[in-house]
Amino acid sequence: MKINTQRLLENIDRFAQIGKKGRIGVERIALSEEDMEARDLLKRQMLEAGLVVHIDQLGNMIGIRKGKKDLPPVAMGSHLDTVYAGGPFDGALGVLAGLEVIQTLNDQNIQTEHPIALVNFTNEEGVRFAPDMMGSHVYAGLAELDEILAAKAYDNPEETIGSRLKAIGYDGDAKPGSIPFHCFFELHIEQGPVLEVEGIDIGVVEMVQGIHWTKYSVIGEANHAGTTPIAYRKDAGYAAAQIQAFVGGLSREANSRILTTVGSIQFEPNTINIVPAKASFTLDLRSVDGELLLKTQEIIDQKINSIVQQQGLTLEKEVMVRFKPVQFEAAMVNAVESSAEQLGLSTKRMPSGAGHDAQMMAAFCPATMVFIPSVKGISHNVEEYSHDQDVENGANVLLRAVVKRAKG
Ligand code: HGY
Ligand code: MN
Ligand code: MN
Repeated sequence: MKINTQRLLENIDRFAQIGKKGRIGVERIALSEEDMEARDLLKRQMLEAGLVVHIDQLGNMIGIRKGKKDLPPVAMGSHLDTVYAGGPFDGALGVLAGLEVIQTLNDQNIQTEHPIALVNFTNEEGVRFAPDMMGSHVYAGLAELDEILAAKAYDNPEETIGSRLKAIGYDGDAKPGSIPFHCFFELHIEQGPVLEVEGIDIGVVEMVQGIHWTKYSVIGEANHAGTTPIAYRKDAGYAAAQIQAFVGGLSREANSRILTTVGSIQFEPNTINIVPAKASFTLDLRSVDGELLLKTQEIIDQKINSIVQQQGLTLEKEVMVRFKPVQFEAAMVNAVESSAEQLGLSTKRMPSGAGHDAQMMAAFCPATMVFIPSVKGISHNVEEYSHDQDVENGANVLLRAVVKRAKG
């Protein structure tokens, strides 16, 4: 049994038109009008495929295909939201390949013992509202719904998750997590170079690295760039530069096992001839080693405090995300590996560098992921691309693994 590749590729392209950015990019920020349009299209397609559609209070979409028995569904899915200037595969591949699996089962009139669930999680990317993996985080019971509904947009404190869910009509009734899952599979692009460089068809994901997101604001004093001697300055910009150099140096040490990224920085008043009064920046810190992640966070915070004190500045710190590394259950990992091997595909066991909904779902039920190669390892970029053959391979592995677990 194989998926209908043409139908899947056409559907990926159809969704890529929603929030299209330039030649092949996609920008569908969580809970935006574009996200609403994609959700509406998915809901129509779920209903056309005969699924019973549930929308929960956080806007997670769960479509259920009946099984022979009233058992917890075997679930698969990912997210339809993207980063700014993102690509057409990150998230959408997992949701649309899941839909294709269901359409294939319908075509072949196959009934599985377990029901099968298709899931679109809210706000996986976290680029406008923290935390990322938000929908799966709450679904797995790892955060309080009310707290998350009150989360404010970074760029507009007037907008909250709750207000945006209402605005796009996805403030559903179901309680997040009220539908139990037998297990959860997520098909995703690797978003890195390993599979392509090594010529491997399928990544068998064993674990996901831990993620810390923190926002820091260093506060100094605006002053004249021409008349203020260096010794009299409280230069928030210079302190931020020293901090960036320090954290960047940590991940560039030989054999470093941590990744540091200062992805955003804003100066105030951000003017050519004024010593910056304030520098606000985010730090994304990751490692496969949970202990090292905590230790490195401590070292960085100590260094930031000493830089700030030395220059007579002050500091504001906002902890946005603290996700531990997650190991996937061996039986699930083996199911992916054997499914790929039965299809004659080459495999490689590997960690995931990116955070994913499956990372959260592992706290709720046995979970794992299937990776396909990313061309040039590029993602979170309009040039994100995966070859048709790899999309087909990934979807066929997902089909086989899901049917195996659902006892089709
Ligand atoms: O940040 C991540 O790793 C994911 O893309 N949200
Ligand atoms: Mn993703
Ligand atoms: Mn992403």
